[in-house]
Amino acid sequence: MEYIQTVLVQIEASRLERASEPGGLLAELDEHRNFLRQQPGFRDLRITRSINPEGNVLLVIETRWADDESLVRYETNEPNVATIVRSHQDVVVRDSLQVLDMEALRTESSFARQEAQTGAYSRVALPLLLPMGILAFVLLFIYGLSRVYLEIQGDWAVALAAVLAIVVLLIAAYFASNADAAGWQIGGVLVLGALLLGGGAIWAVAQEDEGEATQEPAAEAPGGGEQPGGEEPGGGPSPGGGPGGGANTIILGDNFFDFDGQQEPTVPVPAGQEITFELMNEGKGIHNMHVAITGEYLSDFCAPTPNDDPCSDPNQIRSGDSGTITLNIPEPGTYDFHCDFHAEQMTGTIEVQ
Ligand SMILES: [Cu+2]
Repeated sequence: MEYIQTVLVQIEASRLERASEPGGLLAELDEHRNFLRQQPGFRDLRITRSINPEGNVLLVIETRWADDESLVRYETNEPNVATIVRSHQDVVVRDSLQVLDMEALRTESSFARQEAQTGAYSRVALPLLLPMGILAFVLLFIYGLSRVYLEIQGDWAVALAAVLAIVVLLIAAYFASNADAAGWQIGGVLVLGALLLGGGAIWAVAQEDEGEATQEPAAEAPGGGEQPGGEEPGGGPSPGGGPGGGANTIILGDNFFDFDGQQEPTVPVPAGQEITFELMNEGKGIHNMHVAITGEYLSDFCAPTPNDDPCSDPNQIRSGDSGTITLNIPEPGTYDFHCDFHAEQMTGTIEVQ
């Protein structure tokens, strides 16, 4: 049970100013708080005054105590509120002092329990939860937005970034100019933002999975060689299929020749007939094709002018480009060819029949 001493006293309106001065009654009562804090069983001090504009001012001073023993010990010793008031007789209305000892109806234990709960919440939970919540939101913002951006292409990403920037600025401007914005408004914006980001991230991840699922079979499909230069280095052979992928096509990869699905190929050619091969550079590097008709290469690099060594036209085929090579070899036999840029790795044989 809580015990309360209530001291009622009236102050003459004309003396109120004096009571409020440093060293006056009100100042001394306020200082008395420090003394009270050291008393066993002390709980609280409350000083209130009436607010009627005319006449005497009623002053109410309440001290709260954990038990009646503490209250009695306080009352029977000096200083206490009553003795302080009595020492300021000059501002107090004569005979207006009343001292009441009272008992709180609310039980002490329920008061203590409630205070312990709200106290623990405001002391521990709030300072801990608030930064953690902000951190979680920032992480979600970074993760969600990055997932979304990875799925969005070019112009749309620019448009989204512009819209997002404007929205963030408008929200910030609103809260900056409305300092007393209600908590539910801030909370609502945060919850809405979290939902949009979370939803966006889930959408992006779903898109990504879908993309992977449709991409894999496409890469395995025959005729994948038709993508100009899009093949990864060392990408799989494309057996004859696709536009331009006919019997007379030689593919230049990094770093190999690919003829009819065969690397380091043997290319059959009829003797004494002119035959033209299409050369497609599907690699990332620059390549060409250079045939050693005389058994050895007449020059280190494809000659810019015609000579006996057939060379691709052009003699430098860039990634994604294509060229041709025309052969007309009268003598049956085998003839080496290579790429001048990768002479050791990119090799093959012409078999004239
Ligand atoms: Cu090469």
